[in-house]
Amino acid sequence: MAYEYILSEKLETGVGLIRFNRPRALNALSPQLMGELGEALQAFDADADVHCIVITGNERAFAAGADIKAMANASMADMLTQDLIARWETIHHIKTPIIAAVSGYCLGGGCELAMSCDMIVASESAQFGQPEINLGIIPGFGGTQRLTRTIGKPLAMEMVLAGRYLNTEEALAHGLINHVYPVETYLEEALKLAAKVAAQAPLAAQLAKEAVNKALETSLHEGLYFERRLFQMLFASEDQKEGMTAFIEKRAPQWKGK
Ligand code: DAK
Repeated sequence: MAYEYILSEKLETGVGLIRFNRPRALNALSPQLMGELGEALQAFDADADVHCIVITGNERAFAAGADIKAMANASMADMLTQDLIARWETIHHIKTPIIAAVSGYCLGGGCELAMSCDMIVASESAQFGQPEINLGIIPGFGGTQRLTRTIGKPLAMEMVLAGRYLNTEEALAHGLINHVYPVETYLEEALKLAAKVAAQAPLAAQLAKEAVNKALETSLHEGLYFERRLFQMLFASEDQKEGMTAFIEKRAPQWKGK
């Protein structure tokens, strides 16, 4: 499918690759771009050959935020009634694991989108920030919530109140990102990690993602109960039988996604 602001490609490794393609606007996340991203994500999620998704930008910018020019004249009523939020929310309904491959600016909605992915692989030039305060607003897609749960209150406060950026060393130290690589190789490394995820039993990967995400939203007691139920459910899958039989027979498993 042809899009205007993203490029979408299915790789032989079972990875779906989505690249933002608005370089002149530092990949500002306009409503159209977010609509296209949502469609591409849903298409990959429904594709039986895709088992991990990578979202990336370019070397200079993952994304410098939501499109300020598209928002500048919006009223409160516009913000409440437009379907903008649904376009952004799509990513939270995707069952397939998603990796953000981030280089350069990862700001505002860009940072929030990256945090909505399941892992973040960064290039050495990546900079993470929630500078909405400089525009007279606050983050609106998780920048006060996901960020605080991940890096803790003191640093989240400084980012949200003072517009402080984090470099990759800080982001790594505070658990915001998984890995840092040189600019030349970060995407390749993100795709390698994605291929590793894509090679796992698909149902187990899907439920693992669901269970880990649940940990951020529930009590330990409820979370452990939820995890146990998913664990038990997997014993109804053909892939559980295959995985354990393959281990015993000392061979590689052949997953069916059933
Ligand atoms: N929106 C629109 N255009 C942008 C942009 C953005 N966020 N960021 C950069 N651009 C455009 C610039 O306007 C410029 O375009 P021209 O003037 O050439 O036409 C071009 O990209 C290059 O930018 P600069 O000339 O500014 O480049 P510099 O290297 O000098 O500076 C910069 C790079 C990243 C430091 C600077 O561009 C910058 O500060 N950008 C804005 C960063 C920012 O404030 N981001 C937060 C935006 S607010 C929600 C969902 C999402 C959100 C909220 C709610 N719901 C679903 C409820 C998110 C909100 C936000 O992200």
